[in-house]
Amino acid sequence: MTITITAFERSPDRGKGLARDMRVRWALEEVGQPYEVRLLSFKAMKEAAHLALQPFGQIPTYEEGDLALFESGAIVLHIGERHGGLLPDDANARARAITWMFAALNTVEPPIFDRALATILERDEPWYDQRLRFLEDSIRKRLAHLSRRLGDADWLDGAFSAGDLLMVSVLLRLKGSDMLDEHPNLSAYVARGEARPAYKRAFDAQLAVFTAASTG
Ligand code: GTB
Repeated sequence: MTITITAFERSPDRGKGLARDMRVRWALEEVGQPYEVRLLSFKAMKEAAHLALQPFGQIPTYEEGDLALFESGAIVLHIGERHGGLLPDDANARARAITWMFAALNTVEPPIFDRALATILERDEPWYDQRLRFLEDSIRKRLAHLSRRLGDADWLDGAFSAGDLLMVSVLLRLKGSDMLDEHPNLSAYVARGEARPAYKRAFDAQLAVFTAASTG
């Protein structure tokens, strides 16, 4: 059955791979599933047809036969459960990998994403510097704990899993920042994720969308 996901017609990140369709593309590449992409304008994302798939009018979504999903984490979990390569077979190891998926999305991503939003939307507010300091402190606390847990391991819990896929996806937004560079093991972890052939295929595919939109 054909898998169709949705993505920005023209991503505001200009093809840097930071929009959340990237993690879904990466997961599909890891498990070797072909997929199609329906590109959406910001206007189309808020229209009834898309709202029926994604109640908040966002990307990404996932359709396969009569199954329609939204939320990038739920989509990656579904892909990991349906296909081999992203979740361990051992039940306890699988539960731990899923725990890391939640940790990436619920514990590590929020201050990182809020900081990114603040730098775009709140820059002119009188309290901007204070807010930025607070968010950067929060990020630094999370990274310090994550770095300590990762230690000198390649991945968070044994073999590469959907937990690593989401954690690397979340940390990529900090690439090149002091906050990430303060932890060489985390920078190396992100680089290991980016070096995976599946990541590269996914990255190139989303970049091709931006390039086509800019030249077309
Ligand atoms: N929790 C949902 C999920 O994980 O699927 C969140 C989905 C979400 O935030 N989607 C964003 C969206 O559709 C795109 S990814 N936004 C449009 C809207 O809400 O109207 C977030 C994002 C946007 C832009 C950049 N960027 O430019 O760097 C990066 C990430």
